[in-house]
Amino acid sequence: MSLGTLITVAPTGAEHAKADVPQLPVTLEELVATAQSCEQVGAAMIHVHIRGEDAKPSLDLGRLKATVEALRSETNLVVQLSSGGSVHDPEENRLRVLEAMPDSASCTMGTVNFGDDVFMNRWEFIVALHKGMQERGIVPEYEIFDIGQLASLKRLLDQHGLPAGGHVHVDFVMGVPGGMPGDAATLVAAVNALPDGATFSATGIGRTTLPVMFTALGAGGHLRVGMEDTISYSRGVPVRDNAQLVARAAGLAKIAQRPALTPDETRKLLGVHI
Ligand code: KMH
Ligand code: ZN
Repeated sequence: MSLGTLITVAPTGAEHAKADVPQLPVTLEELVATAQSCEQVGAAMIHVHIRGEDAKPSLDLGRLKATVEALRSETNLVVQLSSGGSVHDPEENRLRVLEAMPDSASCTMGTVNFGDDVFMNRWEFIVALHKGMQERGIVPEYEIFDIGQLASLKRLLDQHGLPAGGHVHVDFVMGVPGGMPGDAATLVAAVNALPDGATFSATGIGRTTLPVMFTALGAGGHLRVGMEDTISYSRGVPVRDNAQLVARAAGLAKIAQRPALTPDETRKLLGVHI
């Protein structure tokens, strides 16, 4: 396990509306500026959901390609595109995300209730994503919303082999209504069920942000933060911007004597080609 801490920023997501959260980055200019400010304070990877002209979630391939290109030229961050999209996106559009050729893409390991919605991830679709990434040399991050999904990950690796880069990295997304709770006991149980040799990061939605962050640091894991997951800095206090969340995570990682990894150290950890 690496000594340093990989900090991923997930700045936008597909759930919050710009009208409700004006500081949410939704245009390419806002996203690039966010990425730069987050890199400056310790982020090494960015988990990207893009928006359309109307600020609504989009999986438009042209926009995705332009986003990957802009983030590559304006930052040194590892660029991860979401293949999860929004709960309303069809599988074919989610699979097409890989054609934008990011460094990394998310791959959610099972269907989960998602608030009042259902985040659908059929087995065949998961296999198609995993293979699509193997073929293109894109490094997956396996998103785990519930502990049983780790059994599916082991089945996937047994049946279809290691991912591009040869290393297995998991992100625990905790505290989604319908998924696993965001608390210390659940995170420790999930870590104990990881495939051998896998690394993990963790993020807690909303008020589970801090308990998950502290536990992940203590358990040797990495951190994901950002306005995709929380729009409150503390009770009743809105997040000012994504860099504020990254700076807090980097500060805690430093106190834990596991300072933030650079993007290049992260490429080495995850097996992303330089
Ligand atoms: N927006 C969620 C329905 C991912 O990015 O891969 C799915 C999600 C996971 O955010
Ligand atoms: Zn996401």
